[in-house]
Amino acid sequence: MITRAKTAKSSLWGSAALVLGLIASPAIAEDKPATHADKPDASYQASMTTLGALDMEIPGLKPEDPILTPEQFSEGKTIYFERCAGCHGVLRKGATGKPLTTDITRERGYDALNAFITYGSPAGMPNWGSSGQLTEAQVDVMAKYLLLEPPTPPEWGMKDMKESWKVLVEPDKRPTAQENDWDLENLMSVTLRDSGEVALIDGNSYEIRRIIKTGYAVHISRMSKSGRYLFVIGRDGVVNMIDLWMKEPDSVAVIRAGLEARSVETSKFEGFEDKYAIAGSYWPPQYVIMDGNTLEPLKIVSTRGNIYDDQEYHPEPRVASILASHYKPEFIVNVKETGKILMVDYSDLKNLKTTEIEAERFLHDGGLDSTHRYFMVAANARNKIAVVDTKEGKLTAVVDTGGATPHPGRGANFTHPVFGPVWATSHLGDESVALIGTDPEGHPDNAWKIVDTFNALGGGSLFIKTHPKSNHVYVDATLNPEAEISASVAVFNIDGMKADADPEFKTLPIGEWAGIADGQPRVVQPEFNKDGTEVWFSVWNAKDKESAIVVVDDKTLELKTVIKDKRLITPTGKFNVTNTRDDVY
Ligand code: DHE
Repeated sequence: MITRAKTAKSSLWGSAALVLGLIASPAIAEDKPATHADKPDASYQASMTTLGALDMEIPGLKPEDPILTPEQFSEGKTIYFERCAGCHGVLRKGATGKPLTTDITRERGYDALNAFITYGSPAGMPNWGSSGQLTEAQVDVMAKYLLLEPPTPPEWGMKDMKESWKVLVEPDKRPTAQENDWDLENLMSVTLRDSGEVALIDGNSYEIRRIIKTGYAVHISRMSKSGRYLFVIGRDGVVNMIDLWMKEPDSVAVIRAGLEARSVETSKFEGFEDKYAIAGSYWPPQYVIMDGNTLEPLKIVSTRGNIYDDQEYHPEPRVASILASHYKPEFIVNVKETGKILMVDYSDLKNLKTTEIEAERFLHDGGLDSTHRYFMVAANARNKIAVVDTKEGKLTAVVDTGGATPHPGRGANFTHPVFGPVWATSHLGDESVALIGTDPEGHPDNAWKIVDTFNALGGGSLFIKTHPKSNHVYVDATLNPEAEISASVAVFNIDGMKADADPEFKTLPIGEWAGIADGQPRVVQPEFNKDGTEVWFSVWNAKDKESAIVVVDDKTLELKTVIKDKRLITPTGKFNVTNTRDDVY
């Protein structure tokens, strides 16, 4: 099935949109009405669910404040953190959305707030009431809640971290050599999002070897440089360190590194392999460097500070992606709201040196180029990719992708027949794929420019992937409102790419191949096996419905196998040990 890439760009979001943070069950999102006016950035905001679950006191009331019972206040707080904080900020001081501090909300008054929450706005505020997502009573609670001072979630410092930290198996009680006969290099760690677990699946036999309990709404896995320790982080900030050498691999240490978190990474520079781990938090806005053998928290650094351009203070800049440099003993820490990329030198934690790079606001996800020297990260709400030279510790470029809301995951590196080495991103807000030249030596005219843009299946893409041994680039469309598109994947042939014509793509009906009768599963995140001969796709259904993993032969683009098991609850990210450890993508 060959589809000609469309040349006219259409906006996905005019007709329907999804609030990704609410996708605890993907099917929920289908209920949004066609009149919804979300823009792409509004549709891709974090849900601070674990903050919403914390007890917080009603801040000191003023005589004119509306009365909310403790139960109503608690409901308002939960709704606010789950649905509003991603845009308006934990402290309501604004992020991609407008500030909602009491000087503003009281000026507007109850009736205006109620109408705003009910009907939304063309600027991107969802129509929570008229779409039926909040009841009239809940809108009433929210309008009143916004008239009160915002409650502040607690900090999470060294004492809290230490209390949450457990070494389950001391280093000297761990194996001295691999005790199982697993092919660890081709193991896949699969996020089981809504069950708070990871599945360890053998990449050769497709057998689920083990399911391991992790943090709440588990998010990503990262590998230690030796390939022995797997680090998994949940949205509640819980980091599990799993020893793959044990006869039955299991957690050997655990810590709660923050109250709301998304990223974890380990030190990879020569001489520091497996020495440190790092976790970044959305709340409190900070990162913590931990011992890579035990997860003992060693150094907590706040990311509160000034925004790179207007230099105004931001009270809650979230830590988004974190990568380990291959060129220096540094972690690359991306701070969302201040738009700063921090190169944190971990060679001397007592005298911590950090290079602070001014990039662009709303940094989110990214990866390295094929040489591992340059780091490319999406400032997604600004439609830009910032490029950092990790060897020199300098900003190389900020590139406008020409598309809406780039979302690369780690991106895709390949050699274009005409333009030479490129790194690619797809987009959440439209169907475009943008290629950026990454070879300043061999192809200086193309370096750090968009050398080509073409269209894939549709908007709502989250991940794009290839492998050095593959001749294909795969682009998902997970959040596309059309069921058929969100269950399919576009595949481009690299050899066939030209300078003057959009490449054609083949559509793989992954969802159909999974043969799931019930629900509306979405296909998400292509990931290669170690050899680059197979691509794995998650077929992500609601929590109470059947999901699957579909494995495709990369040469023939034919179905190889479907992994189904009742334990595979909401599979999303898949992390091949070798590809994750070595940054192969
Ligand atoms: Fe992710 C990576 C944040 C929702 C699957 N996600 C990332 C990274 C960040 C991030 C900052 C980069 C981590 C790194 O490299 O260090 N994700 C967020 C959010 O804030 C957001 C939008 C909403 C939220 O409330 O969490 C969000 N993410 C999702 C999902 O709903 C996804 C699709 C399913 C799931 O399991 O949660 C999802 N995110 C992923 C995956 C990666 C990721 C699979 C890693 C991609 C890779 O190839 O490395």
